[in-house]
Amino acid sequence: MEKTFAIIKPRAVKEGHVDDIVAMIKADGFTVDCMETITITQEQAQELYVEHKERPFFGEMVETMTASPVVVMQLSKEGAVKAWRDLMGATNPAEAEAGTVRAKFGKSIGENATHGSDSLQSAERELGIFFKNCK
Ligand code: 3AN
Repeated sequence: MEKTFAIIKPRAVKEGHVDDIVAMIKADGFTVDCMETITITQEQAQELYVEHKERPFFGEMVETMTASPVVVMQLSKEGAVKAWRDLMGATNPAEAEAGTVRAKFGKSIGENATHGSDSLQSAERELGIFFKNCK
């Protein structure tokens, strides 16, 4: 079964949307293999977003992601990577299709409620940063 990596970002956690987002994930047919509430370290955030290192918002993004707790998850389903991207919706919540997680719970392009791996390769890499013992 394909696996992907998901984060419920700090603002969505603070605003109390974890249960609603997890319910949407389960209703879409995913299995939540592992789920943990953590505070991301600077090192983990920098590694997660390494491909954005040169972008002007990199520092702000690392700050936002490490400021307060997040929920990290390993999700399984057939075609999990694309399925989770589809369920999240567009990066900018203002452009996300109605009914998607980001349309419902995102506030801005930086605080867009959730993260999801963009390829199988990214999923494997990102799961390796956050889960050492998730089967
Ligand atoms: P996605 O998360 O949909 O894969 P990417 O890869 O374009 O989107 O962006 C990675 C992260 O960078 C996103 N989670 C988003 O919050 C953040 N981001 C993208 N563009 C901006 C921006 N212009 N200002 C602040 N943060 C941004």
